[in-house]
Amino acid sequence: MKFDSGKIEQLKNWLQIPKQVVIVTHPRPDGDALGSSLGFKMYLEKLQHTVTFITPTDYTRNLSWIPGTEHILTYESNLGKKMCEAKLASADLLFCLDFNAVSRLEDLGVFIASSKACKVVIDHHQQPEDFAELLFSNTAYCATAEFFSVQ
Ligand SMILES: [Mn+2]
Repeated sequence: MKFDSGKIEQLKNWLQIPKQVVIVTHPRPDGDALGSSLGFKMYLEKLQHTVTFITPTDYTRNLSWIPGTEHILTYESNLGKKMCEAKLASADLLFCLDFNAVSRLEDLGVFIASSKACKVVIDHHQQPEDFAELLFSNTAYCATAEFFSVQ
């Protein structure tokens, strides 16, 4: 599938100079949530962006083999909340991967909805909410990770 070239150009434009980037995924993150987010984080870091990956709740230890899991910030704890909220407050760009609605993120979703960062959703769930400046959504994909294997 080809994405809207205007959207791709907009995203390329935003990524042209190093930025403070936050990637957020859904609670109880599964292999797709972690794999797509951590893979994308590595790519963005190669482009010299500073990237923080936030999960609303912790992941299960059977997924700890995925490279980069040791750097995940989890929103659940009091300390985690403070750190995540600070990162979100200073973010220029916010990527929402593998979820379609901020309400799925409860407290964290409120922060995301009110964040001044440019928001980009990359997701494969049905009926995505309209809360981002850029939406890449395709329900034909089995996984969010599939977005990064095409083009
Ligand atoms: Mn998924």
